[in-house]
Amino acid sequence: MIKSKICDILGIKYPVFQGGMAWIADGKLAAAVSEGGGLGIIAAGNAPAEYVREQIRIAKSLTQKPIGVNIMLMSPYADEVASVVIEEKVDVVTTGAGNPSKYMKNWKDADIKVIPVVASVAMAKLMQRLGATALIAEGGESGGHVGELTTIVLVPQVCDATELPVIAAGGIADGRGVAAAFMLGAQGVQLGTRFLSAVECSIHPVYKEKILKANDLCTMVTGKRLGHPVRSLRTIFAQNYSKAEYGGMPDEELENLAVGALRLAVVEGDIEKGCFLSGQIAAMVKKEQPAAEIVKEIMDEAEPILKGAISWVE
Ligand code: TUI
Repeated sequence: MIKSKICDILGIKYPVFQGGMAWIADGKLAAAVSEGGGLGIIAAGNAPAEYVREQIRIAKSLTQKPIGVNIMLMSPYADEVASVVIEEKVDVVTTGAGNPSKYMKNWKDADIKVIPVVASVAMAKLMQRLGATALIAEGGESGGHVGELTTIVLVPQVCDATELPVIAAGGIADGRGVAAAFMLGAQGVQLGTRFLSAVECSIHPVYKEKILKANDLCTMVTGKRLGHPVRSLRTIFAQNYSKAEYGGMPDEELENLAVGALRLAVVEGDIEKGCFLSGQIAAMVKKEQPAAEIVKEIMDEAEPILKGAISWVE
């Protein structure tokens, strides 16, 4: 069995995190992943702090195992959510889409393990200095808000730049991806898109169907012009947004085009107005299955690959 430092640090069986996907990763999904031996993570996204508190309590009613909360730093409620995770005594906080420096001391004082997503070496070094427990190095193959670098380029550089355990994210959906991440120096992996097919993932059936039918070229990045590039499925909405973005639509109108789009995808399955966040690896998500089965399956697949690495080298 593959055990890494991060398993001991967090008290989990498998070094597998479920990504904190806004509107998607609720208490029920997170609890299912944690029960399966990984780390389930509730996404705060742009939700009010009381919603996050409720989801933490739901997760804790379903599992005794460690649970994480992902704080999306561009959220208008980020300050309040940053306090709720302390009040509710969550085990792990991950952060995304920004710099969490101003919250680090309070979280550490509350004994919360802080694992920021970093998309650059500079941010990785800063987070180590401020006392991060580990780092998630997320490449631009991922869904949602994306950085510049790919996973294969970012992970080894972050591993070299700090002494912290690194969790690789972006483009990983099966045991081969897990093995590759370990070969790059990672101590764990974070998967988002693969968990969209989990039985416990309550997205609209249209969303699940679109992921299960996706092909290799099914995602695109929009939002570069406003400085917040986001990867999603190449739907009517994404193509219209892209046309507006490059067709010279004024900034404010462009911003309004995206308002509510995540909810429309996740809750309504609306392919004309909804933004279906997805990583590039969607084509390799092949069937619906329980979250716990996903966690075990990818680690069982990775083990012989790593043991035999690389058998044909003399
Ligand atoms: O955050 C994510 N993925 C997300 S957030 C999100 S909600 C959203 N909605 C509309 C527009 C933008 C976002 C959907 N998906 N992943 C983690 C991640 N963090 N990827 C990249 C980064 C990142 C980028 C820059 C982390 C730190 C960073 O630092 C910049 C700085 O402030 O110096």
